[in-house]
Amino acid sequence: MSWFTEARFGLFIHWGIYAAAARHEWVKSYERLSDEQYRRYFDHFDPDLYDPGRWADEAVNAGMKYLVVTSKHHDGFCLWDSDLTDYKARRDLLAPMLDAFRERGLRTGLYYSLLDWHHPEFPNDLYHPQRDEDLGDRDIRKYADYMHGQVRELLTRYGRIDTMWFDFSYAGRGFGAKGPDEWRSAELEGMVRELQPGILINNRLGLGGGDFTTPEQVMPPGGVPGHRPWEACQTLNGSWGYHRDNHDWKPVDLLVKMLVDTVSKGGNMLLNVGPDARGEFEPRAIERLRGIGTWMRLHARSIHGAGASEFEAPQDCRYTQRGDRLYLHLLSWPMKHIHLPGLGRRVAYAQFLHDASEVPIEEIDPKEPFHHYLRGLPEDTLTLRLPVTRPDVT
Ligand code: JFZ
Repeated sequence: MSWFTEARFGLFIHWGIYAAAARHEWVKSYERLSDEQYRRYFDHFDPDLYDPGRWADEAVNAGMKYLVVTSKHHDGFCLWDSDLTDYKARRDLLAPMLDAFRERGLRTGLYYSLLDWHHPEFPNDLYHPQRDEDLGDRDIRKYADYMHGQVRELLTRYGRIDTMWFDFSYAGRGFGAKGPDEWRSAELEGMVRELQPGILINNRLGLGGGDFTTPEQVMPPGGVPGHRPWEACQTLNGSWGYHRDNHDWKPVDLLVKMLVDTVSKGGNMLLNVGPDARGEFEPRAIERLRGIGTWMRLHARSIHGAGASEFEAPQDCRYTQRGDRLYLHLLSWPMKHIHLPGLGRRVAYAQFLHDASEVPIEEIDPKEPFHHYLRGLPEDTLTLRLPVTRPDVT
């Protein structure tokens, strides 16, 4: 677990034939496309510009420490050369991606959808593209055998896999809803842990918490109860898969604040890119990753290996803490001064992280000698380092 909480920041990749449709990874379900209608994207998908080393370079530059990639999403299309289906890429796209990220020292994880809108034995349900039709009798046990077999392929052919990101259980949510019984989740989890000892499994098998919790595009206000490891997955523009006409792009400073907010609550952020059907990160995605990278070059030490602080942060601020290093992040500015309650005499000075210059700390309120004050903060300060001494040092 320690690598996971040290890493704090990872790259999510949603990539498959839905990128050729260029309008969301759920397009087959949203538009109730038949296999024949959806086949045009299968036939068309041949990513001629695919170069996963470029993707890995962007991730490293952004300060990301691990990858999670959709080996198979709900549409059933496989990025790897599976023996169990022909519904797969013309060439194995997964192996070169995992190699490229590992060569750069990043950990690797696989997203695998438990749903499969292509498999002939996957029973109809409330999300299926053909939910308005009668798909006849289907045997979920045969589908689950196929699904377990695919997971076995993924965990025996591609070296060490660090996380398994299953998606998702919806038992009780209506017509044909499926959960741990249908997936045979306990059996599946046992196989995963046997094949890859030490692997981390998320909480979407329907068996409870998993090794880490995965709030989606939301920020649990106080973090995840019980200080369990958790990972917030976020999009750049509201869509996981490549969406050509989506214009809801988050600015860099918001993405940085989301990362800071997540780590201040003891979580990881898994930030998604949906590559296009030629195998490229689009310019708007690259611009944001590089913008985050510019900030991370100066501030990575307040993120990697850092986590929630023992101290209560001032309003409009967040604390991240790594050992005796407390980082004060200003989420709105300019602020001309900040009141630092509760630090006692444990803070000797404050240092701007971006240029290592110092700002004087003043004690105020003689009535309450343990309150400090930062004055004269420049317009663009985002993070300060407050070396806190150990409690026994006055
Ligand atoms: C799932 C996928 O459906 C989606 O396409 C994407 O891959 C995302 C990361 O994961 O989305 C979900 C899954 C579960 C819930 C919400 C969205 N849920 O349980 O509320």
